[in-house]
Amino acid sequence: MSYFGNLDKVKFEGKQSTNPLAFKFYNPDQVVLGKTMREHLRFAVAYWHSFTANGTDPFGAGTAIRGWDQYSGMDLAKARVEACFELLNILDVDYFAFHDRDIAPEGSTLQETNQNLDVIVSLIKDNMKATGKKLLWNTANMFSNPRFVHGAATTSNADVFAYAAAQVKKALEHGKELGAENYVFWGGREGYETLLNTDMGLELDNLARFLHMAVDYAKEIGFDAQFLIEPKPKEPSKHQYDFDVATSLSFLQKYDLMKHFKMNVEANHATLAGHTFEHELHVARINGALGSIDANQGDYLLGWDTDEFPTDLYSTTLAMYEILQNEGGIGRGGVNFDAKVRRSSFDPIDVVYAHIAGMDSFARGLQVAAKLLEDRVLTNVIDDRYASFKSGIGADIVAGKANFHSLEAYALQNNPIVNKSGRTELIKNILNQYIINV
Ligand code: XLS
Ligand code: NI
Ligand code: NI
Repeated sequence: MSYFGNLDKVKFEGKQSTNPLAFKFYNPDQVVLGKTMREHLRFAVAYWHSFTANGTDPFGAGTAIRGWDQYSGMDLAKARVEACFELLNILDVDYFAFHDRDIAPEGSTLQETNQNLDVIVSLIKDNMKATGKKLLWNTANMFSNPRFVHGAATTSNADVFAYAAAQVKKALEHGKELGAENYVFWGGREGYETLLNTDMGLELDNLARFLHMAVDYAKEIGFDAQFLIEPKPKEPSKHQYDFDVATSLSFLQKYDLMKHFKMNVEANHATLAGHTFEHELHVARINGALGSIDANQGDYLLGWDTDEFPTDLYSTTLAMYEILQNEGGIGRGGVNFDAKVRRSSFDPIDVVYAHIAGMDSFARGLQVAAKLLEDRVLTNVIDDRYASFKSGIGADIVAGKANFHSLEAYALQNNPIVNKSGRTELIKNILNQYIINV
């Protein structure tokens, strides 16, 4: 059974190609700065958007036409696994990612739910063995079921905290079973609605307790995935505790968790927090915490997580510029398309076109970012801009040799102060030239 119309594997044809089912920029074997594109980008398909969701929005039912719609229950879950591996093969994508509840239906008890999961995990494992595809990360969905109405690790109900722990315990076991390279914690409902009924101090302490228990359990079972926090400022909670990268880092530092976690930075979450994607990647990178990315984009006219496939070359270029400067690049992480086709793109082939668009956009971003680095375009700008810290009083400041006495003495005789232009518009025009010409 084919869910995507027996398509051939999508191949690289180059930027002149008019074949909608070919890559224009993504050439998996092309070497850029010493690594192939495949190694740099480590693309992943997000199970929930491409196989579980159906185009439902708050105003209407699903629109997606999918070959697996004819099934229900465990048959549906099995059909989705088949569809997933078919798409990975068509796109020549090596990785996928899922929430526990994406892959198998909940039963009426936790035992039954876990049994359903075990069956599907073993089916996934067989498919991974047969195809060589890999799990970038898994995670636990602790936001859809009504039991999480007050949160999971930050709930006001200790029984729910225990349930969430049991759920993550199982997810860690499945991660190990499938050789997941990362494990993600996105705080779905880990936030609050109103301070009038919230003990924020207790909720944050409990979240830290929960994460420490997860670290301990992973160690106990020998699951050595990189743990990732995925910040998001709001939605579904009005205020989410992992607001942005900086907030999440200070939380990890306060609770002595820094050494166990990195960040999974999502583009649309960055913009919801009032930051650019590259800002969030940069903050993670300079703190040694850039782990992986959820590749998508928001809509500047809308205030929610629209999870569009990434096609904005400025954003993909500047994102890849950060990733290339990260030690080891994306490392064990990857470029996970946490993105969905628009509700009006309801055909199965739209899912293929969407991934091709996202992969080409990141491949192009990689090429441009590599050239910017090679030519030291922004590196030179920044070196020059901060040159005053390389010698004289600036070098003393950086070396820790200055104090308020020496600085006052310097300032009293240094008249007038001369500033240099930041040249923002000139730099942006050079960036445009690179995006167009590389
Ligand atoms: C939701 C998040 C979610 C995480 C995984 O906005 O992006 O999909 O990536 O739980
Ligand atoms: Ni995400
Ligand atoms: Ni998101």
